[in-house]
Amino acid sequence: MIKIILSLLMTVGFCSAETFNFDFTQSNPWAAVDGQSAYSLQYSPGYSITLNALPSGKTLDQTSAGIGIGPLQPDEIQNGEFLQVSFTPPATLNSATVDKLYLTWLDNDQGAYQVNGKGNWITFNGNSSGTLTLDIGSEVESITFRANPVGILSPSDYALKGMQVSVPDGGVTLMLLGGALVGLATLRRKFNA
Ligand SMILES: [Ca+2]
Ligand SMILES: [Ca+2]
Repeated sequence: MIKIILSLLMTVGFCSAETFNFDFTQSNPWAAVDGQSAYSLQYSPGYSITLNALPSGKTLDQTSAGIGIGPLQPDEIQNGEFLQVSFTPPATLNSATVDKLYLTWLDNDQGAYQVNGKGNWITFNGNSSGTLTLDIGSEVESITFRANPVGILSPSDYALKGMQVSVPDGGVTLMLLGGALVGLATLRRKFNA
């Protein structure tokens, strides 16, 4: 019985997660990336996110649409520009949202992302609203965004609008472990009585 209670509590504890929504359209705190090649922010004790503009010589730029890569057309990511987002330690990336990724008579924007710096680039296509949420749903060390060289009248370009990540909730885990220990002590008292 005690084992069952404890294992149940442990499972709940280790499964619980804290979720963070990064809204790159907000100047606070993201305007601080402007003109930097890399920018790190601690979003929870022991957890940080780092934005990198690649290759060398490129810079980060924040606008009301999100984060793009400069110095050329800094509000968006174009072909030859890469925006890499890293998580230390790795975090569960639930989703990433892009903006200004259009499919119109003028635009045929196409982007792609690669997880953990290896494997296939996964492409995604524009739509009439320009906004698209990509479901990732895996633990990532890094995710890199690029714009594919398609679109004749207007080459692909877009901004990274936001991200949602989850990390294990240390506070809840500790609370539940504490609760389990109190429960064990209570049960032991009952059995010994
Ligand atoms: Ca650009
Ligand atoms: Ca675009």
